[in-house]
Amino acid sequence: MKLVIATGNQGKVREFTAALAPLGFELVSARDAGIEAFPEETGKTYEENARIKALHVANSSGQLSLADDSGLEVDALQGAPGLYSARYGELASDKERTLHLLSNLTDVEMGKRQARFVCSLVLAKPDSQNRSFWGEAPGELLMAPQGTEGFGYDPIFFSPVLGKTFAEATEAEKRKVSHRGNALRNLTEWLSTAEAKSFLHN
Ligand code: ITT
Repeated sequence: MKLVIATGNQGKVREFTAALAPLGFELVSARDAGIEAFPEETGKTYEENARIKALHVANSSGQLSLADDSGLEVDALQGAPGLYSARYGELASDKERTLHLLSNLTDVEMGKRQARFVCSLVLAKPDSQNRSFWGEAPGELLMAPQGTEGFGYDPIFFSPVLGKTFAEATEAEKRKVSHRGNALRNLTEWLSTAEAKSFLHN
């Protein structure tokens, strides 16, 4: 079954491909499905934003679609950048946003730099039926970037379970503990239910 990945973020695409291809889906990028532009993310929650993206792609392509809205919530910044992680500081690159975040945390010592990644996935059909799945990952922000794998804020996100940053982990290691990995596991579990079979085939 074809599944259009409703994201322009290549880091997400790589993680989805590794997790979903073994389940038998034929993954198609939004661009290959003929979709160049995405609607504005006007939702008040991650789930609302993921639904906006998934419905847009499912409705425009006529195919099953999966979207992800995710973010990094920092306790010392009262949950910022959160829903606005992709636009933080109105900066254009992952690296600039990461350095901007570090610059807002210079006075916050190790031990007080708790954060969590969160992820909402929405699976949508062209008839607009959809289901959402949630995942989180706890961590602590380092004082400087470490590692070159992954994307986004990965180089400063230290996972206590892995004992290293997400950017020092392999993709498989990150997926075992990450917000997206946890949301994908919830999706995978649901896919084996009778409800999912009826969702996918009716
Ligand atoms: P799409 O909307 O096209 O999917 P995006 O990058 O704009 O791509 P979001 O709106 O969901 O995605 O923004 C999430 C931001 O949070 C993203 O740009 C990253 O900077 C960060 N982020 C999310 N998941 C991450 C991860 O696994 N590792 C590092 N940073 C992550």
